[in-house]
Amino acid sequence: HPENDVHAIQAKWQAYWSEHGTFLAGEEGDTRPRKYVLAMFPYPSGDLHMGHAENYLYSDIVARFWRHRGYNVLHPIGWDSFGLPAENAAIKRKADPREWTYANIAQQRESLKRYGVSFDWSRVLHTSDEDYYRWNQWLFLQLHERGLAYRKESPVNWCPNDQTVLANEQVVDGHCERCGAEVEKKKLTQWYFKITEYADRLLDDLNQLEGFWPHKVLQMQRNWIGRSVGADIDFEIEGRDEKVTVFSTRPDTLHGATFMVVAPDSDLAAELVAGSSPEVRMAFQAYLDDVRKQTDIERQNSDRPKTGVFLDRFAINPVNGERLPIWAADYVLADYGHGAVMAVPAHDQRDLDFAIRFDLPVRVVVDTSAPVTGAIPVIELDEDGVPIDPMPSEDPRETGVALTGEGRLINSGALNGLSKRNAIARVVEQLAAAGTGRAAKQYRLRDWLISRQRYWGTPIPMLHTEDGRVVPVPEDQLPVRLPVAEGLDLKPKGKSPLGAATEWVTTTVPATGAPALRDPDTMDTFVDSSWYFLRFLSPGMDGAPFGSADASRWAPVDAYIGGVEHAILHLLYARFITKVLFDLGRVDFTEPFSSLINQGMVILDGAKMSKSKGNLVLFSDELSAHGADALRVALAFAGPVEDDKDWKDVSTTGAQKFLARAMRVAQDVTSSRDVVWADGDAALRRVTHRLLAEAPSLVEQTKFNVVVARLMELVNAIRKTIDSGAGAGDPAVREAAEVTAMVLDLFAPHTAEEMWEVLGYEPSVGLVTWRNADPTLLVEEKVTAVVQIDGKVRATLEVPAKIDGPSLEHLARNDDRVLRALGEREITRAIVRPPKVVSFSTK
Ligand code: ANZ
Repeated sequence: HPENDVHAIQAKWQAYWSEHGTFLAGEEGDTRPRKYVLAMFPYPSGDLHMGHAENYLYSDIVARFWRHRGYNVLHPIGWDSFGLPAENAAIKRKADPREWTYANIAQQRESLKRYGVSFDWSRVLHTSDEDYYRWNQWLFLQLHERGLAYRKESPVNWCPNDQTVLANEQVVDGHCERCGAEVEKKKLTQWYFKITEYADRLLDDLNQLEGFWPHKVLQMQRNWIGRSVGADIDFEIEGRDEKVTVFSTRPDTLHGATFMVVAPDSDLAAELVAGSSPEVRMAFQAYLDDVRKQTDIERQNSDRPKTGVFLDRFAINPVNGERLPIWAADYVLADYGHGAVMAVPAHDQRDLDFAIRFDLPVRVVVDTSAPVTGAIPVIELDEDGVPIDPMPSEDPRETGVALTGEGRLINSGALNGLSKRNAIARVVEQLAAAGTGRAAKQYRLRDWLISRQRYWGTPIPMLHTEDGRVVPVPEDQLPVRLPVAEGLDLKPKGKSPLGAATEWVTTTVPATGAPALRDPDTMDTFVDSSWYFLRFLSPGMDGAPFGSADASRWAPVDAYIGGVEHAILHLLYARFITKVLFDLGRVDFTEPFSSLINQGMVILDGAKMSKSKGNLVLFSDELSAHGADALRVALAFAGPVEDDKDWKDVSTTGAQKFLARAMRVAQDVTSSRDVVWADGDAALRRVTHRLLAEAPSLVEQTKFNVVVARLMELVNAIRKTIDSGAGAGDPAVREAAEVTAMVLDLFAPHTAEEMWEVLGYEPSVGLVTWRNADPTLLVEEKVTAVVQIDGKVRATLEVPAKIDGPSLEHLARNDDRVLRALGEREITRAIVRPPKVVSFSTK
């Protein structure tokens, strides 16, 4: 029987959908409201895995749901096909990254087709296609023109053995993760996108996503941007004309500053130490050599014992003229704030650890034992009218714990008695008036380093002339095509392999004919994925990356679905580029993804699956073994979307049985399409209509597993009715089977189509409009319960037929008649038999 061969059914319906363009998004004239549903596009490194199976299942459920709800749905797919894995695989196999990439795409595409995802296959894009990456180059030029793309020399982690740049994560204890060589810092000139200029907007606009994105993701974005509010304070330096500015979030503690610390690897430290004795310079140099081996992450680890050197220079505190010794220490970072801090050991733990280690003074200026709310405490004055400072209860030098809490200012002249907040405001006023400080903000966010010294990416469309100028390639000369890999050594060398493509690299400036070299670097692939959701809206468009009319018709994305591993960078970059495009007048919205759904991971025995661990479950294998529908139902049923799912608990066998049961009830229906549903069995109709009523909000809350459970219930109820007196001819059986097919389409579209056909309809069930629940069938069935006290009926209650024991008992105990009948008596025993009897015994 072909209906029982899942693979035959799959092939049949997939051919049908493809032939009829069932899931193509509606054209411009389509008047239905629109939904843009997008799953994060895959990276074509080998086979798809179970994480992908989950991702594209969820986006498909949402896409199919909105189609049933009458929407014109866009659900596209493409490939994020530039990047390192292709290049590394190519190096290993001595192959061309291009061949490897497109072979993998073909294979993944085949799997996704077999999975029955309702993609609009007419809009496929690959970021490594020329007609895609030329728009990355266009975007680069737009940013460059507005000063948002710039070059700067900056230190990178460098492995002298592997001759390559390493990411922070690849440096372990100062050594290369791969070969163990000591990692150096090397300065390279690279391209950056000025995302910091958008820091405030990127932060503030997160508020409008609250409730639509997982709160955790919003928090991660906020922390990544890391806005700190405080003040910049200028300190005079003895023997130096220029002042040193520090950023502090606690300018209120300025009177408690007892020394200053500068980042050893900052230009400032080098300048300061240049004015010191040879001994100091030597000690500093030795320390600096040590520090260069640490990563920023290690340097920020607060558990490490503090290290540092005294520079024999002094700063002057602008509020009280005190001389503060200047130290260099690695807990101060060169590229945050101004690379220098005023150290307030009484109120900052890092400063306190340092002060204890090097025996520097500690002065408490906030009494954290004093109340901050209520009346300002009376401050005692000495005979000269000067306030006597009360002694705080704890001494941080003794306890080793800095006083970071709220309190009242002490030892701080005119600030005494003020709360932290008021003191901050006051001191900023004072500093501003004196011209020695001002309110300031700092961000943890850094500009986006986009240059990669690798082959398989978008060439940066810039030219370097002989006289050292950097000139953009004119827009009408795009794309700058990536030359063929043949003949190039792709091994990482810290220099782009493209530099060796002599013919490609040597060119001229189009406007002047002057000789020039192409920029040999390629772009970070996060550039590719920062705007791909817009390219789907205007597939193949030639004169622009996307049409603004298309963008305002479809975007922003209504539901974006993908893994939480993209919670920071990808989403942040996409948000940034969207804002840039808004400023360019290309889009009319400022946030790209109106709602975000993060799925959990598919794990095995509690552990992450990975090729290296050899515990990988392959998507294509599972598809072949169980068929798409069983795999989809099993995954959807395995648990809440955001939870991790252990593959061991994903029951494809259970799913197969359920699908077979669903198919059988459709086959068993004996009534014709013109039955009157109202004549059907009321109990079964109630189950059907409850599902119709509740499934929409369940889907919108992404409680897909609950919808599957309800479907299972419905199929069981149908079977019960068929097997009971009413039989297979009952109109309610037909109605329920039809609804099953329609809702099952979200999860098992091939089986659903098959059922729909068996029930006598034309395809496709995927486009059937959601049926409205009949409200009269949603009223709960009621029964009468009796409440007895010591054997006498004292009350009757109208209760839902499905009430549980505790609820029934609660109702009975609180019923007025029961309370009156009980009087002073105490209940000693309750026998509850829902839904009809409650029997109390009393003393
Ligand atoms: C004095 C002070 C007193 C500070 C106090 C804190 C507490 P966030 O919140 O992370 O922005 N700081 C400034 N620049 C630094 C750098 N380049 N490297 C390391 N630390 C730096 O931190 C801001 C605080 O970190 C600043 O406020 C400064 O110390 C320190 F009771 O100034 B504070």
